[in-house]
Amino acid sequence: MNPLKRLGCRRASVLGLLAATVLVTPGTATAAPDTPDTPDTVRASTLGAQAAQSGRYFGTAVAAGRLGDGTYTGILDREFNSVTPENEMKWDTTEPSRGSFNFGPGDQIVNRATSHGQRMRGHTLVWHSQLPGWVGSIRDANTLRGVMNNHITTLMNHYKGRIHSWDVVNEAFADGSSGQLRSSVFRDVLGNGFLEQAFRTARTADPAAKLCYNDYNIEDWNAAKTQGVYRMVRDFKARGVPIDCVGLQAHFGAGGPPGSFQTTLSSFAALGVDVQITELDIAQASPTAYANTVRACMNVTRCTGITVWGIRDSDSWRSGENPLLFDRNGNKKSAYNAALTTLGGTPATTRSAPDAAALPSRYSWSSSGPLIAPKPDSTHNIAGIKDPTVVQYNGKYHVFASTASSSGYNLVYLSFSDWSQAGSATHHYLDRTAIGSGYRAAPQVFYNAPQRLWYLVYQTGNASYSTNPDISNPNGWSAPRNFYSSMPDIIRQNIGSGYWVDMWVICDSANCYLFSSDDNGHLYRSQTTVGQFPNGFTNTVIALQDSKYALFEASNVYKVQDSNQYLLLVEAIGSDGRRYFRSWTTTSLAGSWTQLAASESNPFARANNVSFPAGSWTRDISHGEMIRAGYDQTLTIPSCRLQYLYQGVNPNAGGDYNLLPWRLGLLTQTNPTC
Ligand code: 9MR
Repeated sequence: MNPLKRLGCRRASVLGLLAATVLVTPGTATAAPDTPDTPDTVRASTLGAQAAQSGRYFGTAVAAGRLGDGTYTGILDREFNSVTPENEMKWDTTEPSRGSFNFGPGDQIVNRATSHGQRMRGHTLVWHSQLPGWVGSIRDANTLRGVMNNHITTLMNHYKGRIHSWDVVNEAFADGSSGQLRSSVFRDVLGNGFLEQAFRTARTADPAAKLCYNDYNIEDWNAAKTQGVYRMVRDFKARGVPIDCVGLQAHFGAGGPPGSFQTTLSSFAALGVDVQITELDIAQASPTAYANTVRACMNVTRCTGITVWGIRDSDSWRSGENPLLFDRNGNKKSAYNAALTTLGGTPATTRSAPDAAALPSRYSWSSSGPLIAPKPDSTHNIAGIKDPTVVQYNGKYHVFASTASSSGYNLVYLSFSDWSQAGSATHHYLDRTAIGSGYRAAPQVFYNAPQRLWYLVYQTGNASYSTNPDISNPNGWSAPRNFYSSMPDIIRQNIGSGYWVDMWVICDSANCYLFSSDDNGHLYRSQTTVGQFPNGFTNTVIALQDSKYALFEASNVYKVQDSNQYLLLVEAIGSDGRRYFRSWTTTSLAGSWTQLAASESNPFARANNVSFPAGSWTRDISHGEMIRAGYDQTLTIPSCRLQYLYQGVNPNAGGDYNLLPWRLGLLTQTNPTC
């Protein structure tokens, strides 16, 4: 029988079945001998990762001009999972003259944050300060209203889907005892109604973004200014004017927050809005003052995140007061430890080395949009690109993937230096090389260092491989050879009506192991020595078993860098019919596996722990590969800030499984523990 046809029919029927049937939930599946031995939460050693454990973010203001400073970006990427542009989205930068928009500096920050899995706050759309003179001199209400609405709409459209919260209006209230709006061109020309107008325009422009009112000196519940803002939010909520959050800037003196700060947060929250601490800095940065601020937020469920207004003291607009968490050399200050501890984390210096390298037991991810799509040509009518394997080598990503079409599966190769170029990379179809046409699918690439040779492992009905001295030369691959003379007996005895798929090789210092799946709840493992590889695979055993859909296919096995851990990922089909990944760890490749994040409610990667800032384009998180720390046969991955290249598909697509429009996207871990 033609394996291409069998594969196509089988998968189509699985999907059909899923549409009509409630499946066994992996969480309740039997036959998994492993019980979790890791706690539900880990104490993280960075601000963002620890805040994420309670569903919050910990962010910072970022200045585009500092992004070339490695110390700055090192701290930024290690510690923070939300970013606010310090000045780059303000009106004087974004629309310096009427109708002429400049998104360059803002885009630089947004693109960088997105590619590092950091969320964005937008700051700010309507503000009396940093306002170009041409706006400030408008005296006609209709003109100013049109200008304001156009500014809001143009910025929000430009950044649509990439900003979690926008400061729609900033600092509109007066200091002092009035509790009224301050004088500004907006209030003076448009009247008090300009705020309502701005929020309504903003909701229309990007209905998915949270709309915030942001101000300073509104942290003290007893202040007239706080009460003025409170009355406005209460009025907005009563009349259905759209508002989702209040940003309290929290530029504090040396004493830190006022005693009533938590009352203020909870009082706003009780109106039905989120609260966020948006620009935190404290003169002299006393640890107690920072701890008190963070604690107030942690004590209020709807306090969803904290942003500090800069990274190092030398980056601060108040640099003379040393108000931030890092000194000018980038060292953590005692205020940093106080903030982290109050979030529930543990400063890194007190963690032992094995703990520091161990993988967390919960994961959250941010996904890119589709980065790689098929590029059909006159002889390749490709519908989907699937099953990617990827290594970084010589400054480039090298990606191999399955191509799916009505005539079955084959392989494609592409390379690029940056994910932003992935979509424009040339697709080299490997059926034109010695690998040949016919059923070839689910590739895995690695460099066999002892042999100085690249290997491409793939399925052909058997477990096959090709070799190449130069990964960048698609024509250098040898014709397929098989690892086994025929299907090992134990697989034949257990495969049932499944299929033998997704071969995967990993070596430790002595042995190489070949893992494979049978779409029938079994993960198999064979073994040979590093010296004998690629020959001599014997001792095939069942390495792990579960019910069919709970342990389906697409396994990956990796060595975790600087630890004695190995990580196993296996794709499952969930109760919703969608693909997702479960995970296990072990300290020995020939040993038994212990569950890590392995259920639908605590998955390794599933639609319910992935955010899609660029739009929710898939519900399946399916067959793919980790971005490795190296490229050799040990398949070593970093221990934190993981990235995973996966296949996803438009959830509304249906029909023939082989013709589904699979695309490749990149997950970035948003709760790293490093
Ligand atoms: O930190 C910002 C600084 O670089 C600018 O020179 C200044 C100009 O007004 O704005 C600072 O940020 C402000 C923020 O946008 C709104 N709240 C007060 C912040 C500190 O002034």
